[in-house]
Amino acid sequence: MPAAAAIDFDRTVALSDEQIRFYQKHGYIQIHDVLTPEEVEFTRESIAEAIEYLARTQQGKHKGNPFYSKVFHQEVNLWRIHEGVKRYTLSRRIGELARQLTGVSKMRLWHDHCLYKMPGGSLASDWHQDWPYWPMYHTGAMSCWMALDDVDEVNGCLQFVPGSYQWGIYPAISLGSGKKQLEKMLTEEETAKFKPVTMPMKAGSCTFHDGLCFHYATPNRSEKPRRAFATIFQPDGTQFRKKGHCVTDPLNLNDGDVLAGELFSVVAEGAPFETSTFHDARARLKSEALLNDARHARMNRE
Ligand SMILES: O=C(O)CCC(=O)C(=O)O
Repeated sequence: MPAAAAIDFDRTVALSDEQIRFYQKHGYIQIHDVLTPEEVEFTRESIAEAIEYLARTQQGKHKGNPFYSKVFHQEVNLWRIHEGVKRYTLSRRIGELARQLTGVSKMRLWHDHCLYKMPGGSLASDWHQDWPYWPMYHTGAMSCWMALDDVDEVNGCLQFVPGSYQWGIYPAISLGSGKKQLEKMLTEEETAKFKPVTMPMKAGSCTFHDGLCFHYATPNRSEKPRRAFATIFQPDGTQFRKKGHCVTDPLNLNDGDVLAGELFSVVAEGAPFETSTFHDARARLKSEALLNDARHARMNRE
């Protein structure tokens, strides 16, 4: 592993106004060469040690769900158990990119997770939005998906539907159900505007996507693991929407509490931008409830 002292994740990377406008219009962006090869190696090896620790102490997630593990090997909040992962997850480099793209003055961590798509019977990460899984009343939370291997359509790179983050809040689909729930849920009109773009990239490059942007990854048809690490951020002020989630379940939060404190550490602070993707979604949730009942029924029909 490269010497820890040689790694400086706090060095920031400049973003242009055009990149910020692109993200806020389309709900995703790809940024190349955010990590150096040494930083990729440091992050990969730190994660490997964290995963090995979880396996050794039998704390790994999804042990009982073989179907889900065909989508990916996922472990949440590795920064809590490994100093090297913590340096990456709380880094100013990634946090400041997230803050600027979102347009807010203060960005906090929501959680990190490794998303390792293993070879051998791998399944696609079906089309979904992330936000419906998250216990939040506000939009703006978003993921940085860092490639730790070169990725393409053979081993499972991401795809996004530009602009889809402005289409509405859809029901959460069950990842790994293999039932193509989203395809069943969409109307003909929605299907016609569903035009994905594919994001092949080198290790050390990444994408950012808003929690409401539809995304997907092909199965890993290569012979090696496809290693990616996602850090998810939420604008300061995001309020808790009471529902089950592995990060908040142990916390005993009340509906409407602000997601703050050390678990949701501040990763970047600065001047706010003219526009941001941070909005209270309570009114949208209410007005879309009936629509979503209908979508849900379509999604679950055989
Ligand atoms: O890594 C994948 O295959 C899917 C990733 C994903 O759904 C996400 O980062 O939100």
